[in-house]
Amino acid sequence: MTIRLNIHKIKNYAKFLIIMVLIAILGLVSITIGSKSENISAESLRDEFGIAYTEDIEENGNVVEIDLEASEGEIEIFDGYKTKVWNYNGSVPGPEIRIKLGDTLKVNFTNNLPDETTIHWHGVRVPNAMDGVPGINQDPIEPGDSFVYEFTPKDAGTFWFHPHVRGSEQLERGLFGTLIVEDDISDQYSKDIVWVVDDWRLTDNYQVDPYFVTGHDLAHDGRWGNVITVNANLNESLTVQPGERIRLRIVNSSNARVYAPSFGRLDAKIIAVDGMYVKEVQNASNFELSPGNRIDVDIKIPSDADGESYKIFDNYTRYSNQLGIINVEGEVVETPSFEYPTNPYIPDWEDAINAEVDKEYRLNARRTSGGMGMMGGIEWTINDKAYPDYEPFEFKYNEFNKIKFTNESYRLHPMHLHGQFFKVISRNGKQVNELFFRDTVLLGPQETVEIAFIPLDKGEWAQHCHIQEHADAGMMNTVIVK
Ligand SMILES: [Cu+2]
Repeated sequence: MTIRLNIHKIKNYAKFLIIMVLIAILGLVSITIGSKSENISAESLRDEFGIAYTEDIEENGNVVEIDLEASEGEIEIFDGYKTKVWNYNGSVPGPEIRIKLGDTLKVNFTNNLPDETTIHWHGVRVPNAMDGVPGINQDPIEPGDSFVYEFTPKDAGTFWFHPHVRGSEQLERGLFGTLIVEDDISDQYSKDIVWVVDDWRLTDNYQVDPYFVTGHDLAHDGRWGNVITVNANLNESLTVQPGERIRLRIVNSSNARVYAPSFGRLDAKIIAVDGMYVKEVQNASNFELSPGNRIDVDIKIPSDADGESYKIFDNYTRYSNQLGIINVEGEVVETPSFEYPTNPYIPDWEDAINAEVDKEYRLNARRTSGGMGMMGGIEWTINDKAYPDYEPFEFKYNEFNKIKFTNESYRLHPMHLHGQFFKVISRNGKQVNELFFRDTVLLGPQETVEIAFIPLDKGEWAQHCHIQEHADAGMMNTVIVK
């Protein structure tokens, strides 16, 4: 009786074991299939990127060497009134540095400001030590000191440079310039023009309002000025001949203001965003140009346009502002005929919406305790940390990575990632296919944006809101590419 019962028990136990083993095998198989499909998806997204941009650049051996000095100076924004500024090489904007793709740029920089500073080369994929962020890439350059920046840009396009120390004051006072890396296409246009769009908060005496990072600016979308200029001119104008084809490179160097340039009747197409060629051109009007962003616009002037004037307006806010004017006069010239320059290798990444999020960044603000009055008692945070308190996150080199930004606040945040170009994958959960890369993406109030990128440039890179007041009040951290 006892024996039989035991045998019975053993039989049941064997059955149980067999079932458990089967379940385990099934589980293993399904896990393997599952992870395989995930791997395949990440790999195929990497493959789809292909050679959308290169990891390295072949240097041509040509070194362009320039001296750059930051110092105090004056400019005339309003006729007859001097405005005190800080500037590079005596002008605002600073020099328009032009080099060819493959050239090495060597900048002998001297700081003659009354404040420490650095230079960040916005959008340029530089060696990490040349990226100009104190505490991450280099020490601040003290007044009277010098530093040599030397690098070979890997991409042709429209880039710019500015300090990465107290940008809320240093950019506002006039420290910014442009770096144009030319390729063979640059020469084919009738004209290649740079417009740096900026706004200033001037006092009644035409001076830069010295109250930087006010509580109001901090609690809102940063410092929006009361005067808008292009190349520091109130009425920037460009004179062209009928039939010309112009490349207009527009840079937003403002601390905080967003623009939506509108080109009216002009045949104007965006050929590049944030320096990089687009996959397909689009009409140039109403692109949201947030602080840090650039667009390159291909404009064809009609051959029967003699005597015409084309006004370019900013329509981002309710109040339309004239940015500049294009006047047409003179003899008709033959319109340069060539295909729009594009980058057909930009991936569509249609499956990216289903890929796993590698890192989520929540953007928000909080009141600070105590009397840190300078920053108006508000800190801007990423994942509840305010720089210099931050948590670096490691991204996978040469693999597909996805970031989700969740704006928990009601303010704007143009998020800028150093050293990388990325594509926007979704907005508020809805898939989007922007036909271009970016280095800065604007998040609206309470908006969620997913971006994806293939990091090809190693090192620790800053990531921050490009509203200077928000960044200076903590909205910055880093990503590490190993
Ligand atoms: Cu912000």
